[in-house]
Amino acid sequence: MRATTVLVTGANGEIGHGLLTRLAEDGRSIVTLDVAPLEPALAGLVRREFTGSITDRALLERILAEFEIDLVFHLAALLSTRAEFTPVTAHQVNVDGTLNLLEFAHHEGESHGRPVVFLYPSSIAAYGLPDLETKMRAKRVREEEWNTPTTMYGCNKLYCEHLGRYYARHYKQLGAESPAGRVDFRCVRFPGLISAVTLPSGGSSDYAPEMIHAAARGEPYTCFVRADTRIPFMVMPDAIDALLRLASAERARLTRTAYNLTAFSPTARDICEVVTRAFPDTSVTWTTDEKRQRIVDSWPADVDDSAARRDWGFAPRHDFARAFDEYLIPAIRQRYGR
Ligand code: AKB
Repeated sequence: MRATTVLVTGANGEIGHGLLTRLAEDGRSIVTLDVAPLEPALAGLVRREFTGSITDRALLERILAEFEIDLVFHLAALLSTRAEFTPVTAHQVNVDGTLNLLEFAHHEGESHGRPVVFLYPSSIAAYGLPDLETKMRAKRVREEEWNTPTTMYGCNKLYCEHLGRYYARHYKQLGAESPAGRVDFRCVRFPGLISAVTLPSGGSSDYAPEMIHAAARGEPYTCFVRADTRIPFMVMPDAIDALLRLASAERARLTRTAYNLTAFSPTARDICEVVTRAFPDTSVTWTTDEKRQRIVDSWPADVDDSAARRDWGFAPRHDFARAFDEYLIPAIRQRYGR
């Protein structure tokens, strides 16, 4: 019998970096798919690396034929700012690509006789609040509230949550097919993510990691949102923990397919202040990019993650103070030698 394998798409991205390391530490056999070749440090962790697109069905079929996949982390996506510039490409990658992967998981489950667990990172972009006043009044937004995204990326994420729910139920509803063909779809709505190791690209929450990394490198930074902008964030180690914890959660305990997650909700000014304390020569100027500001203003200031805490024990280790004191500042200092 072939050893079961984990498939990670978008493995070269920010979440992929941390996830591959953790999966390799756990001794998992890993296959990756990314449009770019894996960085050498990551390539050594995986059993096989495929370079190509999730929109390439022939490539997915090759993976299907060669490996017995029991777990998929589908991380590949075009983020919110980038997707606004190339909405049709974003739809192809974010939606058509996800549909291909769900079909892949369905066939894999059917051929091996048990459902594939499919982890999907959705986003706070799935929300769309109409104006700042509503955002401030909304407080901790629950999963089913304000599901009216304003961006292509947000529409893609919300729709793919529904596609996942469909694949999780469809074959059961038809009654005729084996339950193995159902996809065990599990999804988190990530807030903005901050890593000490990598920088994101093409997102609208990028101002937080960009500001921190620029300060650590001793470079000036022009922040593209107002200082009073507030959205939820968490640090990358907690995001990876959450994905792994949800992947191994007992199916019977899961009461929904999409779960909110958060750890802290600072303003951009709060981030600037804590960064300036750590790196006193920090220089931040504020020049609002109206398009990106509108996107971030449509996202909630805070979300209610009580379902994730209750159902599968989500418990981020880093609040705002610990995120900076125990993770970001020490790790970034080490990274840039300051
Ligand atoms: C983005 O800014 O597009 C992402 C996200 C919040 O999903 N970081």
